[in-house]
Amino acid sequence: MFRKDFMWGGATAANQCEGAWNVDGRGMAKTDVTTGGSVNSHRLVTYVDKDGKPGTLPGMGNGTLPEGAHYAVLEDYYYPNHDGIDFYHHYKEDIALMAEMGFQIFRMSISWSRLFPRGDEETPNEKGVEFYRNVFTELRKYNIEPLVTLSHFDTPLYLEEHYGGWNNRKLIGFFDRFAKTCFTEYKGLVKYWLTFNEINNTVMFLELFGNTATDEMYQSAYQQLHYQFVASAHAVKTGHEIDPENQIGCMICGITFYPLTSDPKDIMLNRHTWEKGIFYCGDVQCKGKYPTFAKRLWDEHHVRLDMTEQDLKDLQEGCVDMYTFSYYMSTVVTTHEVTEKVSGNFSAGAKNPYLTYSDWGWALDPVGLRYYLEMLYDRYEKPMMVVENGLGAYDKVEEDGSIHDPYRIDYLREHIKEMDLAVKEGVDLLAYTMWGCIDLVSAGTGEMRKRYGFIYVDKDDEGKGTYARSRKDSFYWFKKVIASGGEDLD
Ligand code: BGP
Repeated sequence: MFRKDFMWGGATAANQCEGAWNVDGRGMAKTDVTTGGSVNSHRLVTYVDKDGKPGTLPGMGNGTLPEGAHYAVLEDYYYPNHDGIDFYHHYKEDIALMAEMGFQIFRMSISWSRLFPRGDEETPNEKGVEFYRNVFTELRKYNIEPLVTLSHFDTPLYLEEHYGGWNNRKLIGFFDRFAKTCFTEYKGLVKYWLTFNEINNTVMFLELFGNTATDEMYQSAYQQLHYQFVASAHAVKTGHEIDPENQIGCMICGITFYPLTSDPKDIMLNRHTWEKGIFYCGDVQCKGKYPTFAKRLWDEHHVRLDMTEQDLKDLQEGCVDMYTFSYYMSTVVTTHEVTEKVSGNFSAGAKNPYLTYSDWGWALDPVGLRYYLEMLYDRYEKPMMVVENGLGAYDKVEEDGSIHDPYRIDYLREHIKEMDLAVKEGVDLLAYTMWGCIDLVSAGTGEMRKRYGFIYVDKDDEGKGTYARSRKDSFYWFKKVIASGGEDLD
């Protein structure tokens, strides 16, 4: 039985849906120089070298630009995030559709470079400030609570190029200013905030490189994380000072890890995978200090962090109010040779014989969600929110315009059932925001055809389409779920 004031809704991110990438003074983010990709081919980041020659880097964010090169939009490539689904110009229509479904909460993010086009300015771009004020006001009109992510994969490109991004301590100060601007400008309109989206990806993604990730890459990843932890702690403190009503959460990419065998070595590896992938970030953000095992993780890769006494004090004073996370899949780890591997975007490890997989290779595992909720509630005893969960799938538009997506309904039903069991177990769950409630550009592959939405958007992988919105079968189903407070899942 969900709480009476439980909030049902959906989630998006600015870079994947807003579009209007160069409108009203917005500056660029890395996502604006990132091309489309697919399940089998990486997205690319494009640049021009010092002699004016075009070049590309793999889009996983770990490549370094050659000396003297700068990021650039190139003519021969397609950049799906430039137009997204044009939420910038469709937000009223989109929010009306969400209200029709009965949404009580809507997760979105603020594009940092729309407020601070370079990132290091003293004062914000007024047009940007106004856009989000309009969106929040529109949401409030329908009594939809905004849940706002401050940073969702879109650090201003200027900060990446001129300061080295989050490798530079100065970013903390720039983020402080951005966060303070948001809390001040939107006081009274927004009370639920998340600091950094899937903050743990920075280290977890390195695992996808297997043994090829170097100590240097780990050094950089842990250092970036440290600066982000401090920036997040500052945001929590400032947010509370500006409005004590504010509830601020971390945002962890939640994956449930299982050992493949009962070999104690696998059990130990599994524990260590949880520590590195999930607990490391959660512990700092929820408990305000680094866990005991952090030293082992740093030593493994000879990591030496720039970390001051003041940083440690700030971490302690900036613990988040709630544990908020995304959940899509579970993963299997083993020290043994893997005969059957998972292949897909951002999925790795051994295949779990007890599960089925999505077309993008993600393990479908509703029980894993309950496991995760119970485990993490026990660890932190903080209210929780599932702020992303959903199924990326191919949808077919019928002759009459209808879209039958029983696979999506099944996926969501099973996950909601498991959430319910976790709640019965005592987990204090505040909200559920289904990822990509309206179709948007995939973060991993840049595709439109990897669709998550209750609402269909007529746009394809070449950017063609009318951008018209329509309701899928799951739209009507979710409306019923919300109206019944999560009881009617048929
Ligand atoms: C999470 C991100 C989202 C979102 C989602 C689905 O990692 O926070 O931005 O995109 O995953 O992933 P994808 O878009 O690759 O299907």
